[in-house]
Amino acid sequence: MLSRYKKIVEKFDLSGELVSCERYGEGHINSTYLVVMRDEGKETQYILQKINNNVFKDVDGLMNNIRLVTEFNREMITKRGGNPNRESLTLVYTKDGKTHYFNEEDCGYYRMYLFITDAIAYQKIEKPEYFYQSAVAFGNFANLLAQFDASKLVEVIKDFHNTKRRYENLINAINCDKVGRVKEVQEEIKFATGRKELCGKIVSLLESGQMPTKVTHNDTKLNNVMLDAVSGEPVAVIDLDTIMPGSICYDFGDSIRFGCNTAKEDEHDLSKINFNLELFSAYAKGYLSALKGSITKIEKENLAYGAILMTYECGIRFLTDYLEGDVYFHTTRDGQNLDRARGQFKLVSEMEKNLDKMQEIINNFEE
Ligand code: ADP
Ligand code: GN1
Ligand code: MG
Repeated sequence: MLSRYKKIVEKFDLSGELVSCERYGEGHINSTYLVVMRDEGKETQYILQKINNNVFKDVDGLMNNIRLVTEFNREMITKRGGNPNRESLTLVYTKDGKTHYFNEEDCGYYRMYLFITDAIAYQKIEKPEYFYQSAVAFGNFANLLAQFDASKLVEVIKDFHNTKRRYENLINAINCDKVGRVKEVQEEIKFATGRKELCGKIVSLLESGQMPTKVTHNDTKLNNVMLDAVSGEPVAVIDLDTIMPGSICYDFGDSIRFGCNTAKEDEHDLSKINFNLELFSAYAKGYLSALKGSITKIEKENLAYGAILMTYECGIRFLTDYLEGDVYFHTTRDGQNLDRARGQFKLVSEMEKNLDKMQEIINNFEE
């Protein structure tokens, strides 16, 4: 097994010998490995990732985005006296200077990052303070990206947060019923189709120019930010695959959908899934304080709605994948995507009941 990875690891510009290479983390898209190298008695960790090229069709475009964004971030962090190896993702290039390596044996595209040390990517946070800190991290990251020239980036996944398209994909999946699961998810289909009107609002506001299009992360879940293992303070934002033009309501909303859930994303027992308003408040405070004055009125008015939208959209995506036979999100057990979809829909219902309170928390925030 190790020899299989040795051949891949050797293509990257690292010194020393390979000690181990094991599956790592809980991402749904790429396959992540923790690599340990030993050089003159000293062990150093790295992250190796097999890029999911079923999801990311243009790997060269994707990796060029990541190269540009990480180089930009590293320069900005260095200028402000920070440590770029810890506060930014840092690519380890191949020995021939490329951002990634194509391995013919498994037709896999691989990339390598420096390992961000003494930091944790949480799956779930009970302590509002940590969630607050993750909001500060994403808010600061948004500020940094505001200075980045968006025209340099390719749109890695077209219509990524275009909820109308996501809805159309669900309808197609229902009509095709590829793996014969439609009959068992009638309730979920009813839930999704009953809220069709949720889909269009932010897309229309962006299209009409009423809401500013910004460079956004687009996958701001808690396990895509690293917090200091001791202090809990923000260290780095990771998982930069989906950086694209979008709305900050998407970024805010996606964080809320994942972090304010009292249970795991794939919890089977729906009674454990609730929306935690205290965590919402902590996140809103952290995000708004980091963004300072850069948020516009229309964005602020749609942050709480963005949370419902992102949760609904994600539920639709999980349900679509379930109906298509679990081909997009990694699954480790039967029914996992259906549990994920049900969980998101339960959260949507709870957020709907809390919408006024959520908006009030945002309105009451004093800069
Ligand atoms: P995916 O796109 O599949 O979600 P991620 O890039 O988010 O993959 O990586 C999965 C997990 O691996 C993260 O949640 C985090 O725990 C860990 N990870 C990724 N990159 C690093 C890094 N540079 N240093 C430390 N841990 C990392
Ligand atoms: C995926 O890559 P990961 O696990 O951070 C997905 C997100 C979903 C999320 C749901 C490229 O994120 O859009 O919101 O799962 N990423 C992609 O947990 O589709
Ligand atoms: Mg991730």
